[in-house]
Amino acid sequence: MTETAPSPQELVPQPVQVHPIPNATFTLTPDTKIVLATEAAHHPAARLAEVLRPSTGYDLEITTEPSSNAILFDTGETAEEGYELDVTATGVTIRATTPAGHFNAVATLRQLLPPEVEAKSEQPVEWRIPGVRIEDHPRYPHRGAMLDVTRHFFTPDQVKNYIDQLAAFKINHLHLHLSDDQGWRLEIKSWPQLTNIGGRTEVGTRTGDFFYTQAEYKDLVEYARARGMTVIPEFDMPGHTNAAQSSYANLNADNTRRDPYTGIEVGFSSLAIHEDITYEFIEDVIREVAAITPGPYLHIGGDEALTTPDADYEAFMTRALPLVEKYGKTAIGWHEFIKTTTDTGPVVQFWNQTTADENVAAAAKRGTRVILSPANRVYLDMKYTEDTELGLKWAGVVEVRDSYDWDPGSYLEGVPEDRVLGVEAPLWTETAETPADLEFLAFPRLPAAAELGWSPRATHDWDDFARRLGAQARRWKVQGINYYRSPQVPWQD
Ligand code: TNX
Repeated sequence: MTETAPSPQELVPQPVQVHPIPNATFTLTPDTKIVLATEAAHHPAARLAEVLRPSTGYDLEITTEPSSNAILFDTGETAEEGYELDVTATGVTIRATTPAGHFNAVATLRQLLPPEVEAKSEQPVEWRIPGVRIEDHPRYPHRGAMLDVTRHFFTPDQVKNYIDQLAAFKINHLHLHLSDDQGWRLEIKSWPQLTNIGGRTEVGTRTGDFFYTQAEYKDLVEYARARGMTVIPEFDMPGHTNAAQSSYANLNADNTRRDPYTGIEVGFSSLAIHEDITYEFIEDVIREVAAITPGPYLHIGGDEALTTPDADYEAFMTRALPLVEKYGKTAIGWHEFIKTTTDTGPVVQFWNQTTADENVAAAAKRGTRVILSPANRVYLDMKYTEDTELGLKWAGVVEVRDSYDWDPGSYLEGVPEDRVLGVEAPLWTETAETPADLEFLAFPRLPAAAELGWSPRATHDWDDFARRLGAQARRWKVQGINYYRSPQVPWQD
C-alpha cells in the first residue's frame, strides 16, 4: 500500500487552472466525512459517496456538521457550472454556486483518486489524493452525447452504463435518438402500436420488445439527473419515420402501412405532409414526451428528408415547430430545418462535413444558437482507420486527433464563439450492437469531444491532450472499457 497519488496534471477535460501543491496529499479513510454546507450539493455529495463505496468499501457519512478529515461541499463565487477544488493534507474543499458545479467537481475528484477507485469491488489501495488547487468552469454550456437506440436497441441498464461513462467527462446532455426507420423506442400511450409494432424491429434480424415504457424512460431521466445530466429526447421527422408508418396506416399518404425496415439506408421515408392526422400524431407525441421530460429541450430531427420536396418540408416545419413551443419546450433540429424559420428560439445542430453553411450562418447572425457535431470530427460511428471493423465511413475515417484538433469557436464560417451553444458527439448504431461496441467507438473520441466542449482554447494542445488521455486508460482498464488503442496516443496502462 505505497501507491503514490495520481498526478493532478492528467485530467480530462483539462481544467481552466491547476496549481499543484507539492508534497501535500489527503488520504481518504473510513472516518472521512462528506460535509454539506449547502443544500445545493445534496445530490452531488450523495453521488460521490455512492461512487466511493464499492472500491473503497467505505460507507462515508454525509453530514451537515462541520468536521475535520472531511470533503466539504460549500458555496462559492464561481461561474455557472464552475467549481473550485482545494486538496490539502487536512481535507478537500469544493466550492460552487450550482449543483452542476458540484457535480463537475465530483468528476474531477474521481480522476484525482487512484484508478482503482473505479472498481466494482473493494481494492487494497491507499486512497491518496494529490494536493492541488483547481479553478474551473466550462467553455460552453452544452457538452452533449447522442446515443442512437433505434438502429440497435440498448436496454435501460446499458444506457445507464453509457450515462456513467459520459458523466466522468463532464458531459451534461444526453440526446437519445428515439425514433427512426428501423424502430420506435418510447411508449406513446395515445398511439400504442408505435411500440407494439414499430418497437419490435431493429437493424438485422433480431426482434423483441425494443422500447422503453414511459416509466423506464422517467427512470432513465432521473438516473441522468442524479449525475448532472439532462436528457434530450429526439423524434425524427418528417423523414426517418418508417417505424411509425409501419405501425399506423393513417400516417401514410396512401393510407397503407409500410413494411418494417431492418436495413441501413437513410432518407427514403416521409410522413404525409398534407394530412391533419400527421399533426395530431405529432402533437400527441410532443405532449406526452414533454410531460415526462423535465429538461428544456425536445429534438425534432429534420435530417435527410430526401423524399420530401422542399416546399413540403417547409410546410411541415412551419406546423411542427410551434407544437414544441406550445408544450413549453425549446426545439432542437438537425441543421437542415433552419432554412424554414427565422425564429431564433429553436437551436440548430450542425452535422455536415463542410465548414460553411449559409443557412446556419444566417441564423447565427440573427441570434440562433448552434450545437456543433461535424460528422468528420465527432461522429463516433465513423471508422478510425480503413481497417476498423466497426463503423461507417461516409464522412471519412476519423482518428482521435481528427476528433480533437479543431476549434468549435471558429469552425463554422459566420458562427462566432458566442453563438456556439456547445459540442455534441453522436453515436449512431447501424454497426454497434453491444455495449462493448459502443465503448470501442466512443473511447477515446468521446473524451476528445468532451474536452472541446469544456476546456478553454488556451489549453488546446494535441501532445498534452494525448498524454493526459493515455493516462486515463488505467481507469478504463479497471472499468473494463473496450477502448480503441489508437497508435496516436501514448497509452499508460
Ligand atoms: C447520418 S447526419 C444520419 C443518421 C445515420 C448516420 C450514420 C444525420 C443527422 N443522420 O441517420 O445514422 O448518418 O453515420
